[in-house]
Amino acid sequence: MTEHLAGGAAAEARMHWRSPLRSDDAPTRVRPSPPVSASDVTVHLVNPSHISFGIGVITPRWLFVLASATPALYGRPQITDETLEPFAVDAVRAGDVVGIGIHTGNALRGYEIGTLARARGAVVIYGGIHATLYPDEALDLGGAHAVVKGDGDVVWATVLDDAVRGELQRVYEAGRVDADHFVPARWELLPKGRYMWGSVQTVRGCPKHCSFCSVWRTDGQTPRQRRVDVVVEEIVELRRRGFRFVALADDNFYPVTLADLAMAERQHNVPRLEQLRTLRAERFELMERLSQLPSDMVFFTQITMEAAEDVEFLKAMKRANIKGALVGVEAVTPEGLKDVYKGFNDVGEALVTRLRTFRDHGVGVLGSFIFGLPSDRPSTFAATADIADRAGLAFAQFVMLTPYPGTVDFAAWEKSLGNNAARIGNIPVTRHWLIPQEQRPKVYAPHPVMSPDEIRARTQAVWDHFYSLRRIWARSQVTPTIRARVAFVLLSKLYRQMYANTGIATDSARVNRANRWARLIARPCRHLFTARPLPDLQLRAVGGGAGVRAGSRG
Ligand code: B12
Ligand code: SF4
Repeated sequence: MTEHLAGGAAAEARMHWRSPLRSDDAPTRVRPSPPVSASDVTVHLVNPSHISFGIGVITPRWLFVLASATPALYGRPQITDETLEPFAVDAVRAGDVVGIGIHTGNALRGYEIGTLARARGAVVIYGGIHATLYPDEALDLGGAHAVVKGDGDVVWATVLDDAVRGELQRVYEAGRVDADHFVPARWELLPKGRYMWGSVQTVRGCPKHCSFCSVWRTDGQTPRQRRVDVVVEEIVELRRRGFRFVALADDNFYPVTLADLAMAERQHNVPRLEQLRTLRAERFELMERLSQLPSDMVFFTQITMEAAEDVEFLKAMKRANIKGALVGVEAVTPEGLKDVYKGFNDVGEALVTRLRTFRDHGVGVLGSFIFGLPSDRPSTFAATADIADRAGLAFAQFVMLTPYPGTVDFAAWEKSLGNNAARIGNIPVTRHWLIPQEQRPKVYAPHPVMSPDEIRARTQAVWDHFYSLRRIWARSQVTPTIRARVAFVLLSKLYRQMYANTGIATDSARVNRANRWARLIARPCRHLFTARPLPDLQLRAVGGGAGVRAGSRG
């Protein structure tokens, strides 16, 4: 469930758009440097960001997964998360490998790093969703010697081997790795005291097909669920290190709905029914195991609101300490839901009831709403604010419809502009991520009756309304202690400020102010999330070895 990502896949991936920025000396050749020995190579993994906060909210999982997929003969990979501090490119030596993971928002910064690293003689390799969608871009603009499309877990060792032998391919089609081949993260490489939340993926892919989301197109519609044991092992490892808040970095934690089961039954589709039942049973098994972990653990995930009809599931979530979930509400009108292909959601009072059901079962909801849908009208904003107030939400976000690459919306938007897209410098807005950050426009889907400014101002007003101190304080009543209440208020403010960067940026002064503020409160906030490390925490088999239980030896 990635409704937090209001936000085009295979079609774009094959498009091979040539950048107007491309220069004659832009690297297009595959062969990097002469063959070298693996033990002489340092592998650098870099998560690009144009802004560093010193403290990160959620661990960028890919860094620690790729580190784990790096064979031991290359030594310890050097990890840099630029949301903490900028990459020290001076540390890169000729022959080193620099792996850069990019999503659309940080692609340009990634290209800067790749170009600098290549100039130092490094072998530069890109991966991540944006490189998967636009491999030629990284090759043309980012100094890439090679690009990995899809999951890096399995292919990374081959890529490194090809790199040291000087036989890199330009593009590796890594595809979608089977869940049993997902590589667990190497959490021992985490820098100490820098993150608030760990992140563990339990399932990849989502059966839905929302128009603003690329997940179902890139990660697929068949859920790939990881084995319960490996998930729990990672979580225990994180708790040993003092993390008690863990984001279950899943697209949709509830991949099998009661409606799916009923449909398969009606169709007498026995194999499908069995497959669905197995997936569902594994979810329950996972939640059962989570419930056996130390009771101070808190999990957060992303889920469709269909789970509200599945009381058994909600109860299991509660027992598992899954205390919060992002729910993609998107729209409060039937027309709005139709706009985003999300007919499985509710509207009106039924929506309020569904959302309250989560809270009534102990699962706090971060409601995610999208503004700027074609059917939205000025009155939609107040109607949304009203529903958000009444639905018992713990948090909410209000994002403006943004056409993200790999989505249905992006494909339609790009097609509608044809060759007439406005340009900034020489860059069409359909490639807005290549526009330097200071000049980069916020790109929103065109709207039939409201201007972007009007939508922005109205969206801003809804944020201000929802996050007024009075309303935050009222919402904080759900927490059990004064300390928790203070944490709730701080977190609400931090969340609201951090979002000034992505969802609702209005002007750079506001963004700078928000960044300063977020930096200031990030450190005290971190202490609210971490706990005393439990280095001796053990996995213990229960029930004849079928289960795994965590307990402290001390
Ligand atoms: C958890 C999550 C978050 C969390 C945590 C982010 C974090 N710190 O890690 C939060 C909630 C904070 C978040 C925020 C946002 N997210 Co988010 N998020 C996800 C989610 C659900 C899982 C990411 C994850 O951890 N996956 C597990 C890791 C192991 O997988 P991976 O990152 O894909 O890496 C694999 C491959 O891509 C590849 N790979 C990756 N990098 C590299 C590098 C090299 C060298 C190689 C070889 C391979 C490789 O190998 C890895 C292992 O297989 C994804 C959806 C998804 N399925 O990926 C969206 C997703 C990445 N998010 C997305 C977006 C849009 C956002 C936001 C912009 C939303 C917003 N409006 O603010 C922000 C941006 C935040 C930021 N600045 O990074 C989009 C990105 C779309 C795009 N085209 O860029 C995604 C794809 C969801 C979607 N389609 O809508 N997100
Ligand atoms: S396709 Fe799945 S992951 Fe993407 S927004 Fe829809 S429900 Fe969420």
